[in-house]
Amino acid sequence: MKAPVCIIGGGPSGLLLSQLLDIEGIDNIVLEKQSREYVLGRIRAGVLEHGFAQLMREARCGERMDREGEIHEGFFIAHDGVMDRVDLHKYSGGSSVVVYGQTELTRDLYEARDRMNGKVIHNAEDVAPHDLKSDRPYVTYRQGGQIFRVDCDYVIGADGFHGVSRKSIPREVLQEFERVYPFGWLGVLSRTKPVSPELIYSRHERGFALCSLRSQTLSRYYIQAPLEDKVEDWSDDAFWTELRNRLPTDVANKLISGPSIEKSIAPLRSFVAEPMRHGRLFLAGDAAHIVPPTGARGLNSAASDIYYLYHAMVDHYKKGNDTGLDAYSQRALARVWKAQRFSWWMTTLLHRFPTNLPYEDRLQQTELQYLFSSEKALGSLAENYVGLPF
Ligand code: FAS
Ligand code: PHB
Repeated sequence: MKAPVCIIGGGPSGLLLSQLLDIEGIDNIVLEKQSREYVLGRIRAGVLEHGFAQLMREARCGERMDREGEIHEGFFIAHDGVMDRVDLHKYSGGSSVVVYGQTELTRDLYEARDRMNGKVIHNAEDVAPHDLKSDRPYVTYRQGGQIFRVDCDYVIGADGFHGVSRKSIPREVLQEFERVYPFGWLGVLSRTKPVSPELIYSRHERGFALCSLRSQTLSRYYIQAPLEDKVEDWSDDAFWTELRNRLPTDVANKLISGPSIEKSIAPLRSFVAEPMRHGRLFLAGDAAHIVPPTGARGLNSAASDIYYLYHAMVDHYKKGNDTGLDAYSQRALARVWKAQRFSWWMTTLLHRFPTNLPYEDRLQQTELQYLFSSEKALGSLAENYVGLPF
């Protein structure tokens, strides 16, 4: 098989790039190790930056998002017995975010690929990139007991944190930066009316909590949980009780609980791999970087990678201009690190760190008091939350 671009990974990063390239007539193939059902079974991100939403529209995948997604112009931070609102619209100069689940976004991307007869190979096992430093790289994979080979010009590693692409970069070339947090997030999805029309991030002495949503009938809640906890340690009742304990009384009293339709614990880490290019291999999305979800930057950090790669590939194939490809790693990392900073700041601000000194707890409280006393501080939070420019 031949394709100018071979994309490893059929998650949102890989599918969005595949769709954008196809629209520009740049042939590509996506190799995904799981089934489509498995990929669509994941419950992950819920908040889309302005830029991501724009890219989805440019990829002709934005109709359902615009119809069913919710525009949010602010969110709340509950702390020290008060609920302060961050007016994103006011402090970002008129921007907002779209609340629309990653699962639905990925479904829209798959359906768009189907409409264009895009080549997405599922259940591709033992995917392996080869000859990345040559001008004739190729990727092999196994399916149904047969080995297949894709000869290409470029390989895109969009295979997430546990994928094969980043590991294909020699140890002596790759630099990894990581911070693992001493807690995780226990998340529940429930078919209940959300407790609040806007998200509520709660800093509480018992630990962090977040009230989010997917629609007016589908709620998404999280509580900070010890790393050693297992999801089976948490009954639904125990979850709802602890969530209520971490919310302001008036919010807790109107919380509608119900059976969890999904419940999972995710560890929190900050991670960046540099460089994001090695020869003909380009890393994008979680394959290159991970953030704690507190700042809702995870999926959104992938958006700028895809935007830069898409334009670089178009310039290469249509104008013979490789400036974008050559600048990709440096350009992508510049924005990735800003998302890292914001995610680290939100996480440090709102979580209960078991090793925190009383002094550090006071600093958290002071940071929040300063935030809500300063329009400039709110402006900084807002511009990061709606998404810095690509
Ligand atoms: P993905 O991991 O989504 O996709 C990579 C794809 O590559 C997968 O389908 C995988 O099966 C495939 N793959 C892996 N290895 C392969 C191989 N060797 N060969 C072929 N295919 C391979 N972000 C937020 O903004 N908010 C959140 O609340 C949030 N919650 C999250 C919860 C969890 C449990 C996780 C893991 C992540 C969460 N994220 C969140 C971040 C998440 O949304 C990612 O940023 C997003 O999935 C990134 O998309 P991709 O880069 O496409 O990577
Ligand atoms: C979610 O709805 O899953 C969500 C929203 C905001 C975050 C993290 C997760 O910061």
